Amino acid sequence: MVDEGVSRTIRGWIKAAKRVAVLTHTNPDGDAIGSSLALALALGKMGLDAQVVIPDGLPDFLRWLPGIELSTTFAYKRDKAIEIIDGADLIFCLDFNDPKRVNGVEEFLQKSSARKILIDHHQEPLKFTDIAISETWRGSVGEMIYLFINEVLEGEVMDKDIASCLYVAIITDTGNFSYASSYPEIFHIVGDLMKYGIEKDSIYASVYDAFSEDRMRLQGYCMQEKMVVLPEYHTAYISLTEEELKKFNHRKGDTEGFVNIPFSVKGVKFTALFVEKKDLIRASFRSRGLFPVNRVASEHYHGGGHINAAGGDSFLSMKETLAGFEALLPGYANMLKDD
Ligand SMILES: [Mn+2]
Repeated sequence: MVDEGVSRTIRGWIKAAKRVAVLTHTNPDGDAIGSSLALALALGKMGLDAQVVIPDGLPDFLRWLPGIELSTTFAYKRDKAIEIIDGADLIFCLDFNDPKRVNGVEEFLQKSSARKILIDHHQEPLKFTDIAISETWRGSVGEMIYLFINEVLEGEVMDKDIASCLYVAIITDTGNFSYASSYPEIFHIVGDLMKYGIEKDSIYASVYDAFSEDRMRLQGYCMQEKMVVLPEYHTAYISLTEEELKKFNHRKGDTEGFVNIPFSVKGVKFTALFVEKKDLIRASFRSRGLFPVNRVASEHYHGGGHINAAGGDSFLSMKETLAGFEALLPGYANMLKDD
């Protein structure tokens, strides 16, 4: 993953370091947390004091991960998180390409004199670390940490706990191998992780069969009452008001993934989710294939993103927002037509 010269430099930095901070992005997902814990566990086995700093809320479905006690959340334990960053002589930045992605931690990251190493797979990383290992074609940072542990770190540190964290990172960033994983190496890596005795079926259940009853019923309500399918535009959308969310005892993260639900309807290639917040309506867009949802987001919703995943905001009422969304579809009809 890196040439021998860079490997040697990194090994030297690790040897010279006493305290290491592993930092990941805000609103962390399975790849962010799984990769960070795996790296911290590996460095810990090499005798380093390695801690993980998360900018904000750890999702419930990741709380069982091995090594979770090595993590500190800046939003809840600010002083301890700052102390970890300030006290580190080496900082790893995992799964983000822009220092803005760590919210309030950015200030402390920027002013730290520690050596910094980025390991990331997002497009167009900014330069804010001394060394950047960027492999944008990879489905997950989990794979990169696997290679980092095996090719850059010294000694046999891989074990069942580390392998379990990496497996979570890989399955969550590839939708359990349904996207971003069409190359042989990822399966070689997973094959090797299996050798450490990871319990793949129970990991799957811990990650995916972990919704609250309220969240599951909210999903059912969305599908039964709120999903609008517009076959002529290969488009479907779901909307939720604050009142509806309240009815289902909504907790942060409950609507995560709802924007993907309509893709299960045959023919749908453009989906939208509109969720009412205090003073605005947050819009999320997804597409399959070449339809550029980032254009929709930037042209109509003060937002942006990538070709297949983007978001923005609406400052109109829900009714006006949905009418506006339906009204803009004819303008994209050419791009949404049958292949
Ligand atoms: Mn990732």
